[in-house]
Amino acid sequence: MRMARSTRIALVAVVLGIATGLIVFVGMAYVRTSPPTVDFATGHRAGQAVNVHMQTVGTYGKGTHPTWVSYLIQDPKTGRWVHTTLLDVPADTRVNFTIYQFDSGSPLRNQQVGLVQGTIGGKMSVNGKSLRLLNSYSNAGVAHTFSIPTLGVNVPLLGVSSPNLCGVAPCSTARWPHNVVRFSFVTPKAVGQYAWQCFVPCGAGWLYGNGGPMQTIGYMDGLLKVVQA
Ligand SMILES: [Cu+2]
Repeated sequence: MRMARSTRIALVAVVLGIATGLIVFVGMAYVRTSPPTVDFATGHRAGQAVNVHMQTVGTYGKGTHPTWVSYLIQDPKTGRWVHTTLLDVPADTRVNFTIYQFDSGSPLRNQQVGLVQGTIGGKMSVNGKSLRLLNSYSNAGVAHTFSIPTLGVNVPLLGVSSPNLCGVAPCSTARWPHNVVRFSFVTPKAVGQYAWQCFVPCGAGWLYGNGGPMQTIGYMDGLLKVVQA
């Protein structure tokens, strides 16, 4: 039996349509692969400070890149640690950061990032002690930085000296040696996405330590998404 010409054309059109749809779907799924955003903005009341808790780990310990260094952010509603570096914060609001730093450190190549900048009072607190800079040649060096170049924010994170380091995130403060780093700044009035990153070349095994996790959102690069709450 021969199909009518119009039936054949319709059939080919349907098959082509399905194929195109599949290609677009797979392509979009690939492009869309992005870590989740932790929300610190919804329900925010004007004038109220926001508290953000993060941790830095020497190896994430699982998933696609178990050996990579990483940041994590704690969801303020569930208390769960989320593997991401994306966060929504309200505009023109004081944000109090607490970073639990679980990784080892080393002397800095660029001493400039040992200086605390752009925080309230130009200070940070490290295990309760107020500091304006870290001399990375003393103590355990600097493990990572939390830096937002467009806002002039830079905070060096003191390394852990113990050889017994947490290797699988999220790391428990009750179980593993760490340093507690606290600092605050006021988010800009202008809503938008402010890129932040670590400036210690901590991508071990990559050219000059600047590849891999150093170039990947969800590990050592992130976006501070300032929104109108
Ligand atoms: Cu780093």
